[in-house]
Amino acid sequence: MTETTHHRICPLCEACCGLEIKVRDQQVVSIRGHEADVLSRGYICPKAVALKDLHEDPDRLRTPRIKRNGVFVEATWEEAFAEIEKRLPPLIAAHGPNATSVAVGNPSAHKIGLLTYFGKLARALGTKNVFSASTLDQMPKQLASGLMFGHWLSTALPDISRTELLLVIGANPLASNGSMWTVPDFKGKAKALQARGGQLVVIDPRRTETAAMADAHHFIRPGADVFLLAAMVHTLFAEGLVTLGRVAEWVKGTDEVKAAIAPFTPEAVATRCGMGADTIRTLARQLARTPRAAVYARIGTCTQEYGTLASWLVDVLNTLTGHLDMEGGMLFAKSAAFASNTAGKPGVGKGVSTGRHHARVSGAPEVYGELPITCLAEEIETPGEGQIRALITVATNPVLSSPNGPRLAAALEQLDFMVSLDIYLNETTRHADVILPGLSPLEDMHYDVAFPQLSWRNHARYSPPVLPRPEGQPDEWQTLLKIAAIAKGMGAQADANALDDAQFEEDAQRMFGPHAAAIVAATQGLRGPQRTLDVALRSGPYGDQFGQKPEGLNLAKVMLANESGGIDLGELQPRIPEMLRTPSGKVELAPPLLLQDLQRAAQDLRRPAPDLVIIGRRDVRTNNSWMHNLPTLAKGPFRCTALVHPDDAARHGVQDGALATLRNGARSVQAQVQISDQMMPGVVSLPHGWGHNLPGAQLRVAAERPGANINALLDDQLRDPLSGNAVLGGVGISMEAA
Ligand SMILES: Nc1nc2c(c(=O)[nH]1)N[C@H]1C(S)=C(S)[C@@H](COP(=O)(O)OP(=O)(O)OC[C@H]3O[C@@H](n4cnc5c(=O)[nH]c(N)nc54)[C@H](O)[C@@H]3O)O[C@H]1N2
Ligand SMILES: Nc1nc2c(c(=O)[nH]1)N[C@H]1C(S)=C(S)[C@@H](COP(=O)(O)OP(=O)(O)OC[C@H]3O[C@@H](n4cnc5c(=O)[nH]c(N)nc54)[C@H](O)[C@@H]3O)O[C@H]1N2
Ligand code: SF4
Ligand SMILES: [Mo]
Repeated sequence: MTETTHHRICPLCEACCGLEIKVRDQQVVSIRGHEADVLSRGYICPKAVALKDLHEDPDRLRTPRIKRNGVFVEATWEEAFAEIEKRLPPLIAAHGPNATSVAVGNPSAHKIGLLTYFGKLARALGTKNVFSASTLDQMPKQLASGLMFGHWLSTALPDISRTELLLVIGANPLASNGSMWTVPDFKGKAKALQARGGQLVVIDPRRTETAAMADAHHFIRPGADVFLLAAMVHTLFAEGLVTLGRVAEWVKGTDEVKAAIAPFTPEAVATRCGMGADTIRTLARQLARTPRAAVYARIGTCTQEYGTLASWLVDVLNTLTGHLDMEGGMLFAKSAAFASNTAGKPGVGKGVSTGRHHARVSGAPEVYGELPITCLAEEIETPGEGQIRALITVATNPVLSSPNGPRLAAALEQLDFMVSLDIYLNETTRHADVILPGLSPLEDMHYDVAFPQLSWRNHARYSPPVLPRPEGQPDEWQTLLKIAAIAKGMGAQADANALDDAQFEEDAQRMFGPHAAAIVAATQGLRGPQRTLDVALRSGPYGDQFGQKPEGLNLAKVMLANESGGIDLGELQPRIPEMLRTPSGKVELAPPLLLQDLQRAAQDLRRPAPDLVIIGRRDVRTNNSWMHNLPTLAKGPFRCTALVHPDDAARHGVQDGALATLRNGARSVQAQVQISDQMMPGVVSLPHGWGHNLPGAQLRVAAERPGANINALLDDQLRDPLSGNAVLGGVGISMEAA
């Protein structure tokens, strides 16, 4: 058979690299970077090659499973949907919609069918119990961006190809390949910045791969970023360095920030940060005096008690130094489809709010339609009106990825009914009654819904399926619609395509009013996410407006461009005020919710830091909890080690290569020690996503070297109160030889 060449967006991380995949006899023979790709220009990391392993993994599920008498048996799709129909609607009838819940995880961001149809399932269930990995990750950044700029995905991005100074805080893009910032080949771009005389500065409790290539690296005590950032803002005011630049007339709240920041002098925060007051002042001055500069912060600054405050202060710094919405500073992407900051009236909007409802047990507020995923266990365990009795998981493994996983595992066993849409029988899905597998990414079409809103360059790229799908296997969006129909009492026989047509017509009516019929006619022959995408592209900022702008984009044009690497829509450009969606039409520099929380931080200034704390880590050959079963990535040195500074090792009597017991109150794990001067003294680093030794999972490669689960140590009750995000770092532990 002849070899065919295919181009596919890599679905494994936020860099979204363009791949070139060669196929012979329906077998993948090679995976390389696509040189012509407009976003990634041929760059890939070692994970891309593992897509072949993923596709061929004998442990990957291809048919549904139903648990009968405690044992999973293979089932047909009809049997699986019939089982859901037998068990879900009666439960809703008896206990109401809030007895159900849904949890969605990270891989769904890389599958257009899951991302665009998950909400339809949540709405059909009618439950307020919606959870996702966002509250283990970036919710603080989304809330801060939403309050300042008016929408949850309006995130300011470093203009890396033109900046002269990039300050990176709590991110390690050399391992993670970037997050809330789609920037394939960060390393190449950072080197180019250095080659033109610019500087990369990193603030991290570990001398990471990114820190090692930086011009300067400063250790910081985990969880202290809010204090560092506040003191930098303080310095700007104290030294007359504040300048708003081109956005001055659209910025509101500078004086309020100045007043609120008063307690945070560099001297007041220095001990807490583990940094000298002079260093803090110098950083602020350097930022203010460099005409093209950008501050980028990521998960290290989000997964802490003051995550929303830290995320906000990053953009306060960017704004007060005149770098917001400036070339070479921080800019906003202009996405071809799906972006709320290109829809509706330019320059003004509803803004964002939180707390439309609250978690039953903890009282935590709803944020972006979700409750904190760390509330899930207690919502299942605690009896009373609204107790969760059924759970549907979609591409998530919270037993490993969420703090206090063992408690959650026990809670899942108490459920009356659990369904998992997942490709593995793993630590979480082993608790399900029904598992419904999704297609391999190579069998599925794709367009990134979220990441073009976060990309270093504007673009539009579509990937058709590379390989044919197994006969009879539905699309994941069809599976979601089927469960939605069953929940609404329409039965397991409901036709997903007919439902989709009906919902599309309703949506078109709502969005396009008198033009709805024309829109339906214009998208004839399309269905599911393809149809949603065509409408989004055509009505988007570069769209053909259904023929009114014939030179504009539509799905057919983007599809045609696949082979030549997609459609390049150019460098990011200044977008304020047009992109703002705040009710005031301004950049809200001083949202009251945040000023209030800053007082909590001020009261906390003198709290002594614990003696020894734990933080997380990523490795380029891993991806959260689910890629340890792929041989290409699993081989090589053992990666789930606890990095310990030599002084801490001596103090606590632990040896390199030996096991140590790490304790947090009554919880403990054992991990292999790796002594390393990369660590700030007093800080231990252990990666997450490990702990593949739980009974009942079917992950044969991962089980060979299971590793320790850091989340068995962490506390599900520690959250950033504003965003509901879990605290995953800076938690005090003790350590001793095992
Ligand atoms: N301590 C600590 N914990 C952390 C973090 C940390 O830094 N420290 N990071 C957090 C972050 S940022 C995140 S995003 C979360 C991630 O946590 P989750 O969102 O739970 O993601 P994973 O743990 O990777 O689990 C992904 C699940 O999706 C399934 N899956 C993979 N591909 C597909 C597919 O195509 N279709 C379907 N239906 N299922 C699929 C996998 O089998 C697996 O069950 O972890 C968080 N947990
Ligand atoms: N190879 C690989 N790539 C991934 C993933 C993966 O698991 N593996 N996961 C993906 C996901 S879901 C996400 S969300 C992104 C995350 O992408 P990044 O945000 O780049 O994540 P990390 O590589 O964990 O980098 C976080 C850094 O914060 C530091 N840190 C910890 N605590 C603190 C603190 O209190 N303050 C400061 N300043 N720094 C701190 C850590 O030492 C670490 O170097 O990565 C994505 N990409
Ligand atoms: S960096 Fe690696 S995993 Fe991420 S998209 Fe690119 S090739 Fe895929
Ligand atoms: Mo994440």
